[in-house]
Amino acid sequence: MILIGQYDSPYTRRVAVSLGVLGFAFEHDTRSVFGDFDSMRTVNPLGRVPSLILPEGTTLIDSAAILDWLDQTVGPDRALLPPGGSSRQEALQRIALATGTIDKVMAAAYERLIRPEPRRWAEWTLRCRTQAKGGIAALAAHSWPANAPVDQAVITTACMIRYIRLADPDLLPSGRYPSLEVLSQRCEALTPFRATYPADYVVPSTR
Ligand SMILES: N[C@@H](CCC(=O)N[C@@H](CS)C(=O)NCC(=O)O)C(=O)O
Repeated sequence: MILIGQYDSPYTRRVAVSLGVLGFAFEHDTRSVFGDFDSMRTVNPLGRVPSLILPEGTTLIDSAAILDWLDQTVGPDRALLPPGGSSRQEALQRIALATGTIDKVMAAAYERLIRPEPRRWAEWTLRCRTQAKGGIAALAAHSWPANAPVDQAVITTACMIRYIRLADPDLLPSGRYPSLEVLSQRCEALTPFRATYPADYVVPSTR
């Protein structure tokens, strides 16, 4: 299997971590969505990451579809999403908050990093960051027990936290959301998360 996308993408990262947690071996293709746009479009017509090329050659796009394939492949006993009922609904709601927050942080970051300065729209950026703050606060209001299994809600939320710390750290001031800090610290110390860092990277104790 080949996972395409760099790990500064929280969507690629949640797939890489999930592959690791479930014990799948895979190769990593580090093409860039912006630097290798034409080449990327030959893999995914949308020119986005992540994509996963399966052993028999099928290409899956979109992290949710890829994660669904992983869960289907390992079966309900090992799947990272509960198979049904209120626990599935609860997990999907947490994931919706985390991915919705990622989308808003990313939209604000693209506005800042990609759009030429004279064309930037401050009100739009403010709106996106306000929406992101709402998502973060709502996730922080959930309970994240330290002994809870590392399921998809935990993985995606941890990837969201790490992405925000890279893309817009002011949205997560140190000390404001202790439960999310504990969740992040716990996850980032685990091998499947560490595997997405450069070999010489030292995970800070608090960030
Ligand atoms: N819904 C998609 C979102 C993927 C996404 O936003 N990917 C970003 C990188 S994290 C990307 O490819 N951005 C470039 C673009 O959209 O042009 C998924 O879950 O895979």
